[in-house]
Amino acid sequence: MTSSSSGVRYDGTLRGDGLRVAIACARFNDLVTERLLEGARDGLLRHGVDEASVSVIWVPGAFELPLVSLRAAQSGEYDAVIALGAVIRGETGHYEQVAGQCAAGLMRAQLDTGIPVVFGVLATDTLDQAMARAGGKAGNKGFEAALTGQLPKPAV
Ligand code: INI
Repeated sequence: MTSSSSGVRYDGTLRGDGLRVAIACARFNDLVTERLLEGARDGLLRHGVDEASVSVIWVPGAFELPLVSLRAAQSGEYDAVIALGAVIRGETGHYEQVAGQCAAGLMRAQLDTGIPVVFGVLATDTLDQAMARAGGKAGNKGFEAALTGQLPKPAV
């Protein structure tokens, strides 16, 4: 927190020292999600999170991410949860339901628990687009998810 003549500013930090993090990762499209996981680990360790403080929880697909993320957030064992998945339109007729329910469930998990649940789920039209965002030319969404950082806690 910093104070100035224009008021009080709350900001997050990218310091990961001492943080305990759960990563929930979907197996579906694991060619993509393994890379997201690699990126997320890299992002956490580069910002001071201890490797021993990172737990990885595998689930079948993106649809299962909310429940496991909620359980991890409720456990009291973690300061934050990162959910990683890849929903690819070309591979399913129920893309909207899987991607939409996943996003809604992850939001609910963080609002119900007060523990940040980071949305590291790709939703793309093609596998190529997903690969580009999983360490290819468009960066790595897993790394970005790890850099969401510690959210500010404004005084109430
Ligand atoms: N799960 C994904 O993570 N990505 C997808 O693209 C996908 N498609 O294409 O269907 C997908 N489906 C599985 C779903 O997440 C559940 O695991 C399954 O429906 C069982 O509940």
